[in-house]
Amino acid sequence: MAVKQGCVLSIEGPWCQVEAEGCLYRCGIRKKLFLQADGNSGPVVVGDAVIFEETTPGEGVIDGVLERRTKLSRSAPWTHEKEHIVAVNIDQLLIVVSLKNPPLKEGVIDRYIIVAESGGLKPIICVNKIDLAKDGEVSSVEETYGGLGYSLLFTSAVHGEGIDQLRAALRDRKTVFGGQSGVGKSSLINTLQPGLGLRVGEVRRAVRKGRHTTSSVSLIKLDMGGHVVDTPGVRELGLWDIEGQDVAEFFPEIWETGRNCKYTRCTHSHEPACAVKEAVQRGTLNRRRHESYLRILNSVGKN
Ligand SMILES: Nc1nc2c(ncn2[C@@H]2O[C@H](COP(=O)(O)OP(=O)(O)OP(=O)(O)O)[C@@H](O)[C@H]2O)c(=O)[nH]1
Ligand SMILES: [Mg+2]
Ligand SMILES: [Zn+2]
Repeated sequence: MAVKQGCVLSIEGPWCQVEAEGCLYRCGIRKKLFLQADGNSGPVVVGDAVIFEETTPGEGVIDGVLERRTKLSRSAPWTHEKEHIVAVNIDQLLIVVSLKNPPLKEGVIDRYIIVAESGGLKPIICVNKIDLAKDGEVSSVEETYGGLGYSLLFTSAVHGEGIDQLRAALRDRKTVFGGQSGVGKSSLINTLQPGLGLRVGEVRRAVRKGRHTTSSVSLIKLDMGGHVVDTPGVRELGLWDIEGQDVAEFFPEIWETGRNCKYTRCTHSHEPACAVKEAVQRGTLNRRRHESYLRILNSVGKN
């Protein structure tokens, strides 16, 4: 029987949908892989590159999983004691925010940047609903995050602004859409590729209240080349496997300024002669970003 290599697009119960050479296969998973898997997630996750044997036309059995290039993880909802792998081998995380309805929470951007970079993904900040924004509001995000070197996009899923730039950023890459509920993730994907018919608006309220936390995700193939993953907004994004001492690495300006602190392992929170706190006081370092850093530091526990 033919042995093929493919990419897992979605998983439903015991079945994986695998794409190989432009065709789709329904595959089971060889039992030995379950025995080898660690307890946290199944042996196969969305985005995995797998070797499978085509047993009958269009169907097969996954026999092996190739090494994962990147990993998008967060702590499992509710318990926070386990790792929840959202997807693997993803190139970039599109951090979708809106300025209004819901209002902008910059701290969410800071958290998602950590989730992306710690897993090996490139973060891209997408400010959506610009049709609802006043000029000054857009430029504050641009100043903060553009100034730090992050990629930024400004879009309106309703009016179409920025959609060409978004397409260019996603073409031939695998991208996860992340961000709070209601910011327009599903709307943007529908605008990118009309006909997908992802649910927007009302439906997701149920998720927001936590009645059902859909954790299943799938890679959606774009006609122009590339794949996207829509995720439901989560109320709280728990960081996985991040220690207090690591947090500053994901705040480039704090990392840079922190080289001048008195203590080499300064946490930039309570220490005397802390160059970061001094810079905040002088107004050369963004106070909001430092507060966000401190909040995240506290939430992961200091080390
Ligand atoms: N004015 C305006 N409204 C938008 C825009 N994008 C989305 N919306 C509206 O915002 C609401 C929420 O959009 P969704 O696409 O469902 O948001 P989501 O991020 O997928 O939300 P969850 O699936 O709950 O995480 C819908 O009523 C959309 O019509 C935009 O660019 N401008
Ligand atoms: Mg949605
Ligand atoms: Zn310091």
